[in-house]
Amino acid sequence: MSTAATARKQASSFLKDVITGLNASPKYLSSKYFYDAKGDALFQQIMQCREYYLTRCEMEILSRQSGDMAAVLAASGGEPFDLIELGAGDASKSFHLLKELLHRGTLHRYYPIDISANIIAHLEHTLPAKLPGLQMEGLNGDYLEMLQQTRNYARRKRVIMFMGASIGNFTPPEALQFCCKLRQQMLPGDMLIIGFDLKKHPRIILPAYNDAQGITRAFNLNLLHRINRELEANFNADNFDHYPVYDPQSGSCKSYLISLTEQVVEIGGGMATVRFKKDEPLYMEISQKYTVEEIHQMMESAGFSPVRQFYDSKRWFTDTVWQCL
Ligand code: AVI
Repeated sequence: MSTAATARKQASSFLKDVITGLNASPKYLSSKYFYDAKGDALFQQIMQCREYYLTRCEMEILSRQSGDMAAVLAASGGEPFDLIELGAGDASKSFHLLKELLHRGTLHRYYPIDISANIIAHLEHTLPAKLPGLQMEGLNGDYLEMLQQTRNYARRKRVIMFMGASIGNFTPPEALQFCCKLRQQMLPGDMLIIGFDLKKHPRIILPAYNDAQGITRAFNLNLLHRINRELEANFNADNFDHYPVYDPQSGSCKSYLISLTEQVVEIGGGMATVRFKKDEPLYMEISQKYTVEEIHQMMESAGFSPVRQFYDSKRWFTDTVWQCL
């Protein structure tokens, strides 16, 4: 599909999803729409935030243990494999693993997949210079659709990466369903690396989604600004408050925007009118946390066999390696 056709398709799904979510009871918006150019920039700032420990923990794992991870991936032997990264972002974490794999001669080609065309263009422009010898092809679009597309390429062993605790942005049933869909696209011998944020003291988790500088607040409110800009809407972001909650039993950290007043918002230049009551919550995002046992249960139900788990020194985060038998 051409870039213009992809952009048109994305804009019409955006409008449809926003209207569906705002007409639902209770109201919701999908966090996958957080990432426009401004949202990408705010997320970069979140990752640098003192309270947001996830990126630092995973960076520690990859910067210190990529050699071991590369050895584990190569252990099943055979030809060099393709590495496919879902939601590659700036690839700053996978960079360490790519370096190790190139050094060992076990990487055939790297396929970063991202929903942001800007990110893919940037990676294609910058990564080969930083990693001499790297063969790569960036893919812009939906993870599962793009993964399906790579199935038409010459068949080699494939290692799929899904890092950064992005799996946490699905509810546990959705996460299981997503892993089952991944499994359906994989063949015996293929491997999967997934990063999970682990359950820990609520006083560590909650501030990660409510930083003192208000960056996460701006990140959530930015979706209202994006809807105004791209979908001819008239949200007043000052009329909403960012409110994250963490439930230590279920491990779900959920972010809401609370309507501070009774208000009416128009979307799509009058195509839809949405009424908010005072104090009504608008559900924005889940960031699910897991125990190691819960991770095993889910991954094994999806048809994967455990290979190895890598932890940071505080054991707050884990990158887990799985194989299809
Ligand atoms: C991308 N994802 C794993 C982040 C998370 O931790 O759920 C998104 C995020 N939302 C608020 N802060 C970070």
